Order: sequence, then C-alpha cells, then structure tokens
Amino acid sequence: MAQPSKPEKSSTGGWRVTSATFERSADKLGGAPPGDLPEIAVTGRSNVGKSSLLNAFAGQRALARVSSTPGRTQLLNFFHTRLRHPQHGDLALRWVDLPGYGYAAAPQAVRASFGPMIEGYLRKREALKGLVLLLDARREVSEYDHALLEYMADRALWTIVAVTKADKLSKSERGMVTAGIARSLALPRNQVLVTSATSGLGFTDGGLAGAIGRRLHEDAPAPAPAEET
Ligand SMILES: Nc1nc2c(ncn2[C@@H]2O[C@H](COP(=O)(O)OP(=O)(O)O)[C@@H](O)[C@H]2O)c(=O)[nH]1
Ligand SMILES: [Mg+2]
Repeated sequence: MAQPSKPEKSSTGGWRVTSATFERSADKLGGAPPGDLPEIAVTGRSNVGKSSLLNAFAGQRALARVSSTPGRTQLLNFFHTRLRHPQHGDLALRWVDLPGYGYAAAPQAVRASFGPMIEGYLRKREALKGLVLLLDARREVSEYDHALLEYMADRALWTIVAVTKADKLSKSERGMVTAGIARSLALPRNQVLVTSATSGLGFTDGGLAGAIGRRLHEDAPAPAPAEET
C-alpha cells in the first residue's frame, strides 16, 4: 500500500478532513450502521489504490489496513469521517469502502457480477449520496466502471471520478489521460479528479475533500428559515 503524504501544514481554507475512524464491517445491508449520516461509497478495480487513497484522504498511515484484513475484502467497511470548512463548519459522513472488482469484462455479465451485496447497497441504501469511482491512471476504463456510473445515474446520485497513481505519468500524459477518461465516461473534464497517494496530489485544497464537502454541502437541506412572529 502506498504511504500517504503528510497532511497539509497550512490550509488556505477549503474543506479538510478532521477525523476518520473505522466503524464496522457488514456482509449485508442489514449489518450496516444506521443511515443517520450521508454516505459516500468508494470503489474501483482490485489494486486500483483504494486503501492508499483512503489513507491519503484521512492523513493516516494505516487506517485502511483494517479493511484489507483477509476475509474482509468482500465486506462493506464503514468509516466515520468528519470534514471541516472555515465558513460552513463541520460535516459528518460515512465513507463506505466497497469491495474492489475484477478485471474480466464480459459486458453481458457485468451488471450481475458485482454480487447482490454491492448491487443491493447501491440500489437500496437511502443514506447513499454519491460514489467515488477510482480509475488507475494507466488502465483502460472497463465495463464495470461504466456499469457503476449507470447504477448511480439510475438513482440520480452523483459520482466523483478519481484517477489514481498519477505520479506514474508525466504532466502532459496526465492531461491526455484525464481527457480520455472524461470522454469515455461522457463526463465534463473538471469532474475527473487527478490524485496520487504517494505525492499527495489531489488531497489538498480543491482536492478530494473539497469535492466531497461541496457536494454534501449542496445536498444538505438549507436550514429552516426563522419563524415569523
Ligand atoms: N505509485 C503509486 N502507487 C500507488 C498509489 N496508490 C497505490 N499504489 C500502489 O498500488 C498497489 C495497490 O494499492 P492499494 O491501496 O492496496 O490498492 P487497493 O487494492 O485498491 O486497496 C500498492 O502496491 C500501492 O503501493 C499511488 O498513488 N502511486
Ligand atoms: Mg485495499
């Protein structure tokens, strides 16, 4: 697993992570924590850098190790997380680590292949607000990735696409790869976040915490207006 970079020493003031702790694993939706917080599901192909991304996001070295314990890989792993913004204050959420998926891409089998647990979770979990879909900078977008975007679109939920391991590309390659991924997924290019857990790219202001914080803040119902007397 890649070592996360140190968290920013001085933030210029967007959303940042103030805490992240492992809460529990569940083998089905019934075993999940109560849906009392907005949830973000995170997934991608096996080896895409999911554990490293969580550690970099949280600014911790071994947070994700909990979920990589053998036997836990096919579970939903819930992490209680807090973000803070200088103006908007604190925002609590659950980061849900979904199992990674395989490499074979037989289109007709794709929709069935995530298994009842992931499909059940994505379709039924009411607390689910959005998906962070990880794509390895050096691999093609797969049918699985497309299928996940479709699941989310069916529920009218957002997806943030994060390209991982960007340190393995030159700056100009990064631009080309990002544009190619955006085109393949029919997303605006600015919806594709470029990250590296080893260099820290994509985890400071305007990065992953910012993208998630902004989305959740927009989703949140506006505070009730003061009652007239
Ligand atoms: N160069 C580089 N390697 C990475 C990065 N993130 C993960 N890796 C490596 O990719 C492999 C898989 O990472 P891991 O986080 O365990 O992926 P997971 O299986 O999706 O949880 C490990 O060898 C990591 O060290 C990154 O940002 N840059
Ligand atoms: Mg992992």
